[in-house]
Amino acid sequence: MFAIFPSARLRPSPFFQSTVDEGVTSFTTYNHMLMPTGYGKPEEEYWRIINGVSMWDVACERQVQLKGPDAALLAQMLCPRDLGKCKEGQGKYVAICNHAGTIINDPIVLKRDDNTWWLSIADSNILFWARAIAAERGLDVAITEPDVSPLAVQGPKAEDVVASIFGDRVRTLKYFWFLETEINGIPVAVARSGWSKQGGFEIYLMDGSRGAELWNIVKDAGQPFDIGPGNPNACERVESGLISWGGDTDDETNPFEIRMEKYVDLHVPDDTVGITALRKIHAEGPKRHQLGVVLDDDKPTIPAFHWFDINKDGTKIGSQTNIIWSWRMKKNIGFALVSVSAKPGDRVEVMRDGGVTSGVLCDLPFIGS
Ligand code: THG
Repeated sequence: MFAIFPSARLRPSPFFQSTVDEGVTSFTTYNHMLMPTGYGKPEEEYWRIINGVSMWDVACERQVQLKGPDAALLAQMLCPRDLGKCKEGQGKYVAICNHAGTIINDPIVLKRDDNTWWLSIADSNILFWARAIAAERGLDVAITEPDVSPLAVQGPKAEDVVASIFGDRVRTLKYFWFLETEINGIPVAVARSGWSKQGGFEIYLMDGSRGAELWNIVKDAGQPFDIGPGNPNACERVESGLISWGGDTDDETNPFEIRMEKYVDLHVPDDTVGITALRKIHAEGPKRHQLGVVLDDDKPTIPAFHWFDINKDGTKIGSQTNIIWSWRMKKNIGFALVSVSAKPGDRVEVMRDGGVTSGVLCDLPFIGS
């Protein structure tokens, strides 16, 4: 159709050449990088994540590093979740909010030591945001984007693959915890995490010149388990209820609307950006909430480029923020960001391009817990 080429501004991933060699067929952009979105066999790639093991170039999940005497202070100012008890080697999922309590990124925070923190970010510029907050508040902290690039290994057989490379110690890692180590002299951090609910790890490469080597180490270790290339999978993540910031959120979305209340601690210090607004929103009660919608048609959908209006009894109650054919449910499904008056079980009409489709609201996730 058309081509997009890597450039200094559209920065190549350390795994870029490996993904080309694997036969990547499509990319999206994320944090000014190219992220693979497929290798030409979508259904095969999906079932590999559900039943086997898949490896993904997610180098675009960049790290914003906070380093210095005020790093912990800044991390807490940026994140409305209590990081006070966060241990070295621990990670936590957080909702970074602006002063209005609107979510502007949903990174994993990784504490390397008291003075060194990473925010493993979604697709928005937290480097600029963190620098602005630190400067305004006169903090002693260096904020950089270090040479760190995650490679995800996801699926029920991921643990066996990663343990065969790094040893059985990775089997005892708790969710979002990580250890720093090396393989063949390549510095890495190995975390139990990843944007699927099928289990898995992320190997954070800490030397971008060695991407192809790390790719091949994982690929070779995965051979006995029939590993193959994949990517953050649109179908699996919708079935599992995982949020895509910027896809499922708009310029007014707060964490309470999108099932992130358990990651918000209202008692964090008053100088945490957005906490005053979040306390107010919480006290008044959010206006919208996130449910699932299962459409009545049974023909696999085409991708959507925008949100669809959701109507109930002829009146708009919110939007469908994504749509995907579920290979496990054999239905078109998606997330619904709708008025809190809308409830699971309600019948709705989705205003799709080229027609209206009826459906029913449900709790998330569609599959799993
Ligand atoms: N890995 C890394 N960085 C990332 C992502 C990642 N940055 C961007 C994006 N993904 C961050 N977003 C998410 C969203 C959800 C989860 C992880 C990252 C996730 N959520 C689980 C859930 O919602 O059920 C578990 C959360 C919990 O229990 O704490 O895993 O994938 N490096």
